[in-house]
Amino acid sequence: MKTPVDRFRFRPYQRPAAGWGALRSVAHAWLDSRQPFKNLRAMLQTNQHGGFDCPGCAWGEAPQEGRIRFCENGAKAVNWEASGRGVDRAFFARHSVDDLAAHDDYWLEYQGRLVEPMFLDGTSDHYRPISWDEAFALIARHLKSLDSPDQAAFYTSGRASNEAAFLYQLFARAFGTNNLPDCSNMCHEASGVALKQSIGTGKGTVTYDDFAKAEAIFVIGQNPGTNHPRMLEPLREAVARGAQVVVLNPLRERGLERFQAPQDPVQMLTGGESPMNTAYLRPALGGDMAAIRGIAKFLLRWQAEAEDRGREEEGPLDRAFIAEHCAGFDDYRATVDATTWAEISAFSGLEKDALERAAHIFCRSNATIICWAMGITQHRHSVATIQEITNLQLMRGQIGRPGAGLCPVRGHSNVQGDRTMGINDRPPPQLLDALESRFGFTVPRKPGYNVVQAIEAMVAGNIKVFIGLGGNFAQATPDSGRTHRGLRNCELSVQISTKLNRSHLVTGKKALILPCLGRSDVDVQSAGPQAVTVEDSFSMVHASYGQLKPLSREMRSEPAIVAGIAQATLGDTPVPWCTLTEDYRRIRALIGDVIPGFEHFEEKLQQPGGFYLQNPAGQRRWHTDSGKANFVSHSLPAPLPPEVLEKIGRKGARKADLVLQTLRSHDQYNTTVYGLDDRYRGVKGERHVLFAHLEDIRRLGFADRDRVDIVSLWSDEVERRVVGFTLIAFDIPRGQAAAYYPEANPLVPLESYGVGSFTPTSKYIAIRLEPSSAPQRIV
Ligand SMILES: Nc1nc2c(c(=O)[nH]1)N[C@H]1C(S)=C(S)[C@@H](COP(=O)(O)OP(=O)(O)OC[C@H]3O[C@@H](n4cnc5c(=O)[nH]c(N)nc54)[C@H](O)[C@@H]3O)O[C@H]1N2
Ligand SMILES: Nc1nc2c(c(=O)[nH]1)N[C@H]1C(S)=C(S)[C@@H](COP(=O)(O)OP(=O)(O)OC[C@H]3O[C@@H](n4cnc5c(=O)[nH]c(N)nc54)[C@H](O)[C@@H]3O)O[C@H]1N2
Ligand SMILES: [Mo]
Repeated sequence: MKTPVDRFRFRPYQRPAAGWGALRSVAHAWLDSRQPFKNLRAMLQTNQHGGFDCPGCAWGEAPQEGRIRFCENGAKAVNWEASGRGVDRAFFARHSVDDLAAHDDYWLEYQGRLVEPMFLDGTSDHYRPISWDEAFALIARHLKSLDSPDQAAFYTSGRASNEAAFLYQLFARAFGTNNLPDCSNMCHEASGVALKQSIGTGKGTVTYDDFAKAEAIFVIGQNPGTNHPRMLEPLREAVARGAQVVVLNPLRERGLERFQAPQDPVQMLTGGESPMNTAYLRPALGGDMAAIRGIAKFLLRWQAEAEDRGREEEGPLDRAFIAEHCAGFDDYRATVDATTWAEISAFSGLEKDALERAAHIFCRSNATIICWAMGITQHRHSVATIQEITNLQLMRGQIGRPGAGLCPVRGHSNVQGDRTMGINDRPPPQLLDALESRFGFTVPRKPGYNVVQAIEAMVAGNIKVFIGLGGNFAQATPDSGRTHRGLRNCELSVQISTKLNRSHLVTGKKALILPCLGRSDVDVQSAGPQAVTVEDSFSMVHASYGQLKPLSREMRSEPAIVAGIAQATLGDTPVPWCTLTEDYRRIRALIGDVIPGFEHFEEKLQQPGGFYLQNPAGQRRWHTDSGKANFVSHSLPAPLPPEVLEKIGRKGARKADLVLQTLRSHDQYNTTVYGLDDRYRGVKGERHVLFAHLEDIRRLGFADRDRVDIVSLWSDEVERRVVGFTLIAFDIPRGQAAAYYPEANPLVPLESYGVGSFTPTSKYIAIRLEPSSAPQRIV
């Protein structure tokens, strides 16, 4: 038996990202799958034409073929899914729910694939087997006994295929509700909300090819070395051909500093490495909007100087583009003028000359891409920040031309496709109209619950049935204490899952586990092996064919499970559900009837690499209220709501010690924990760590490696606390701290969400530290 202190090691990692470290890690994941020979084939089929789409992230692939098109973390995702271990009835007979709940997330998923439907009947503490038909009938009974369809919530995680997602939303709406919360609510929701208002489409405007044409790429609030490793190659190429790569990130993320390409034998054998950026700015948490505002201020100043010289055309602004395509520029210019440098420095945490350098780079580039991810979206003012990014691009006409545009880098491999298919708690009227006219039923028009509202409704007892199409609702959501209470209030919770997780243990009074096929599994229906389709971050839609024989015959595909539930609940209305899933081409025909861009779906899928869903903004067509691309003006907002600032600022009140962001380690996929190491940050064997600056640690009366409890501050009286975290003195800006998600999720108050997006503010939590109350854990 070792104590955590024995397991835990911290030593800054000296090597470049990827390289041999990545190869070793792939080999470990592969051998640990218990079926290495089978999985080698699977790995080689990852992202290939005729193969399957990597179940990892939503980054796209170059159109041309390559032998190896997976990264270290894609290999982990595939091997984790394609595990030879199974969780069966004997396992559940051995372990009660309480017993399982005592294990950590790593252990739970490590037990292997769920292989048969299981039922927790509310009288026993053990799951027991149940037949598929009985499970479907039970769900139907519960759904039909509700007072209102709005007492059910249908959650989706972004791995679900287009086919599964389309059927699922059709079912929810035919049942009578828009309660379709999804993981996107916690992820890129703000990008969709902001971009829709600014440029009329909620998706990114660039394609994969644009990266090779860009003269500058800004990477803001994103850690691609871990979360989108296939992005490192285009970034490396960009730097190598003399383009600028500007990073905004408070942490020095190794993948954005140095990279050793595993597919470059010379670099691998000579220990070579490539630089990954040409400028690295380390802002305050939530400070990016002010940083962009600072860059915008330089642009306006240089433009004014050029105009004073009578040489308007030498200024950085694209006057013709603004005149022809944009609305709201004068207001925006006034807003920028009214923002002082003192405000910009205070909010951004950056020096004026660092912003001036970034502004110079921005102005010299005639083709600029701006990428962003969770460091931008998980803030209170994320919508405003993304609109500020858009404003900046509009000033130089950097949307709708080669090598330029906006690039929200999506998370889950099909999260973008799920939205396209109608997984949306606030569905656009066009979608509802199309469903209504195609299927001939009255669709619900009332907006549904998003994730935060669904939790509030559960806590209030207003949701009785919760169904999760994938994901881990109990663990991925904020304010775990309250969320868990909410889940327990439900009469029935149903999880359609590949692997055991916390959401199977924090349940409604009754609970079902419905084991499904994953992306790598062959999916055979009566018409033969089936393909499903997905959409990547660049709006490319392509087919995915599972490759591996499923571990058990009792698993069903996601479309088949959704159809089974729908058939039991609604019979053959409005569609013969179970007939549709005999051959997924039938589902795709319906998608083609309803969703714009999917006409002739089947034919278009035959193209290698799939087909591109047009992006109107990318072609300078603006589907906004004004018919133009809108400059949207916001004054710089405070990162916390006034009532919280007031409470923290009150006399005698304990002030915040630090501001916390929650992030991903290199060894996890969201709540799926592959291992306890975070290679690039130098952490081994422990996830309950808190990164902070040594001087902050000392200022607060602690020493490096002390164990602390973390308490978050909010305007209510709820105590939110996590215990037993080891402090690590780290290269992080003063005043900031970082801890891993989901361990830190109990600290995120449910009411702390983005204005207009409802996204929990997982990257900005005011905290204070206390000496640890936790006994030394024995592991
Ligand atoms: N291997 C792996 N791949 C994944 C995932 C995974 O868990 N594992 N998750 C998938 C999903 S669903 C998603 S959404 C994406 C997530 O991809 P990322 O957004 O890269 O994920 P995070 O770990 O949350 O990293 C956030 C980054 O933003 C920085 N940051 C935090 N706050 C701020 C801020 O205020 N300003 C700036 N400029 N930077 C900030 C952090 O230092 C960190 O580098 O990855 C997807 N891909
Ligand atoms: N504090 C904090 N909280 C966060 C975040 C953060 O940065 N900080 N990030 C947020 C983000 S960006 C996201 S996207 C959410 C993620 O939230 P979710 O998408 O709900 O969570 P995951 O951890 O991705 O879900 C993992 C589970 O999905 C199931 N699964 C895996 N593959 C499949 C499949 O193919 N089909 C089905 N049906 N099930 C499958 C497995 O059972 C696995 O246990 O979390 C959010 N929560
Ligand atoms: Mo995400």
